[in-house]
Amino acid sequence: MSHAWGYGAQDGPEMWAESFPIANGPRQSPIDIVPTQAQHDPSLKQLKLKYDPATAKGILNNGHSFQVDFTDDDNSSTLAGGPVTGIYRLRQFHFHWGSSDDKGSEHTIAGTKFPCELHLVHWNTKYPNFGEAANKPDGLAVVGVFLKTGSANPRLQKVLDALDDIRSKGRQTTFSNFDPKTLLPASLDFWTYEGSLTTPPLLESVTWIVLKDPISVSPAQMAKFRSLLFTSEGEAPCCMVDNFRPPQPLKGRKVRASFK
Ligand code: 1SD
Ligand code: ZN
Repeated sequence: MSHAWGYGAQDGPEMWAESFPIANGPRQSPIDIVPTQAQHDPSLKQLKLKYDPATAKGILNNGHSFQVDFTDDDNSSTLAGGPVTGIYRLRQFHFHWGSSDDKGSEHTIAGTKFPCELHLVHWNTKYPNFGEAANKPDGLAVVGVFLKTGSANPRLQKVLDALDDIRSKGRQTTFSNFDPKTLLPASLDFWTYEGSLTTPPLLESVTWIVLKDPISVSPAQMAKFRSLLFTSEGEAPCCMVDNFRPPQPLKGRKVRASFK
């Protein structure tokens, strides 16, 4: 495989190990979370998410997903508590989704797939910056939220309206005054385990915090995700869909639940 990775037959998840051998490592993500196999851990703290809408700065089509980027030069937008020690700063959020509603999430729940999964990426402020944190075992904390189809989600609309301006790979625009907390479900009950980035370089640096409850998204809103392109302007257009990695072997890891 060339260094350029993707989600196709020739450059997709089955090929990543050729360039990124950690793909077969001991703590890869995502995983299938089997609720009956998870252990309730009463010592897990309440998750503390404090986000300042003023830290939202831009939105980018990176050719694998789109991401909303945040200013992370101070502790204005942070995650603490839950399974982690110390303070983690919000760097960006992005989504993974399917070509149809029967697939798209990265994590699965006892084999159940959701049409989409939101990831909020945070880095540990014991390190000087995101880049330094990204290859440390306790460097990153990613909150995963499932999306299930149902009623339209008005809190997603500002993000989805921005997609018209970043249809192709490499396009970006400003995106300001947005509180990602508005995207979360009412309950912050979660499962947690030690894992990795789900995209190359697949670094084993992520404490995953996967929320139990999904948020809603309408079929029309899902269509908007699928209108994005993997490709740059001037290339034959290829719809950005099925940009998820399937579940990886648990290899003896324990999944803990914050709830009974
Ligand atoms: O897929 C994202 C990738 O785009 C990048 O954000 C990376 C962090 O540098 O995280 C992965 S993921 O593991 O959050 N899916
Ligand atoms: Zn992700």
